[in-house]
Amino acid sequence: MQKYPMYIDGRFVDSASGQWFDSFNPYTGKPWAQVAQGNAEDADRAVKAAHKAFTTGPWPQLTASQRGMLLHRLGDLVARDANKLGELETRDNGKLIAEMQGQLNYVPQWYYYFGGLADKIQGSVIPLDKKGYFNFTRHEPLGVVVAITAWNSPLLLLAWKLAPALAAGCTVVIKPSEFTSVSALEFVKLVEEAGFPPGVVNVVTGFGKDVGPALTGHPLVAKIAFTGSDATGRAINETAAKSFKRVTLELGGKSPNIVFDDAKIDDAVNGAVSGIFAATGQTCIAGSRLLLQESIHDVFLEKLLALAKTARMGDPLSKETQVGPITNMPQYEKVLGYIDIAKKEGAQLMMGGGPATRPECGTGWFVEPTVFSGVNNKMRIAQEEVFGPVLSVIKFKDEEEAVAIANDIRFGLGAGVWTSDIGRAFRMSERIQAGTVWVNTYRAVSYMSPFGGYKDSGIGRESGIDAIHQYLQVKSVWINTGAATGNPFVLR
Ligand code: TXE
Repeated sequence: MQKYPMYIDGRFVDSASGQWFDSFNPYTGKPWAQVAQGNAEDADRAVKAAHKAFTTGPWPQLTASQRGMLLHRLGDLVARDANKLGELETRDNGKLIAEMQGQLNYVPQWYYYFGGLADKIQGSVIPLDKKGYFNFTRHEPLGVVVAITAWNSPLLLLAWKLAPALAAGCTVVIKPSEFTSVSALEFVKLVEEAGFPPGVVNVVTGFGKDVGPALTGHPLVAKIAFTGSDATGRAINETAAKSFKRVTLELGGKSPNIVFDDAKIDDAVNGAVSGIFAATGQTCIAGSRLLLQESIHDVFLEKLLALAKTARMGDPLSKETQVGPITNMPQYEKVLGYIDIAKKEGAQLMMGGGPATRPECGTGWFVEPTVFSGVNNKMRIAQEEVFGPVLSVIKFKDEEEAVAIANDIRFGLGAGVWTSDIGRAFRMSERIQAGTVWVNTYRAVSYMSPFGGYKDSGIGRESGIDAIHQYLQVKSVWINTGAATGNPFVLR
């Protein structure tokens, strides 16, 4: 089995403990690689390397345009190796090769976009209300950023953090998920090849409990950018608060996908199926609550079940496969646990409802695409994130009730609205409490468009121009051009 050491200060190194842990292929349920098992000592080494790179050496001497060129080069290298990186991710997280290679082909855009933005961040000259002073602002990098990512889209989620952080002039310690560390360790070779100085980008691998708090509580860390569960996000936010570290948190959701009776039904059926069964439901924006207007409920459900039942399960490396395995054993058990909860809560099982035992699923961690109807929005299956191929169907009467149900939840990441009425599309987009609302589409993202959550779905936004400001702080500079330095006891 190939061994993957971590990457600190421009060198691939073993962990301080010398220990390794297994990375599993979810399609076989067997280990396929070994990754260095870091601890607090490794976290400390990496943060100190990132801090040294931030304060001394070549990185702070580079102009913003030079940083932008490095990011461009990195984007080109990711584009060159997209197929290889996508395949590694599929081996590690079991998501479809078509999905992962599609993502990797798109990832370079984040490096190009933020590379282009690097030298367009300008302060301003303030036309002061006071004579004899010149006042201007500078946007300065925060410092060392810890980027903690989840297993569902490892290098995509990383690009959302790394590209703006580097464009801003920060340095970074990456902590990939323990379930999918390999692609970050391959990716960082491209960072080196692009010519980033040592220490600017570091990767510490290991279990969240071993290295997470050592990174997020480290006094030399200025900011934490995180994608993961709301429970871990809350813990990180508490730790960060103790030393006033900045945070960007993306914490998943329980997104409503709302279909009105004036929608183009076949499009909406495709949107509902892609909302929950694409990526085997392991996506923060999964449309896991399907809200159907009662007049179309039965016919819509019939069409949805007919389509979902054709989904081909199997080897995620095969281009034919449409639904792959669950990424890891704890998540597999969690998904099955929620299916049991839904059954006990009285939701009506329409299809699936357990492990997939089809021969093409082999020894992997597969769950049958599952649909529950008759779900009440108060049930746990409607309120809690499952992060798997489990759909809850909820009936509503009219627009008012759709809005009430959509918003009656502590999450607010995404929402879908399917309607042919343009006025309703605008009204719904205004009233739904979510960071993203899709109208007559679902699960679209772009490097240009801000992404993030309302309510418990997170803090801050990734992608889009403003994302770079989440890695900068503003300084106001006052120059005395002739004002008298008078009475020292009054405010000037
Ligand atoms: O998440 P964790 P897990 C949700 C989804 C899933 C659940 C659990 O509901 O079932 O989270 O998944 C690191 N300090 N999402 O266990 O624990 C950890 O090593 C610092 C939604 O994977 O949040 C990993 O790198 N870091 C989500 C990262 O946090 C810590 C995508 C995420 O792990 C840490 C994935 C600590 N104390 C799961 N503990 C989304 N928003 O899309 C762990 N980590």
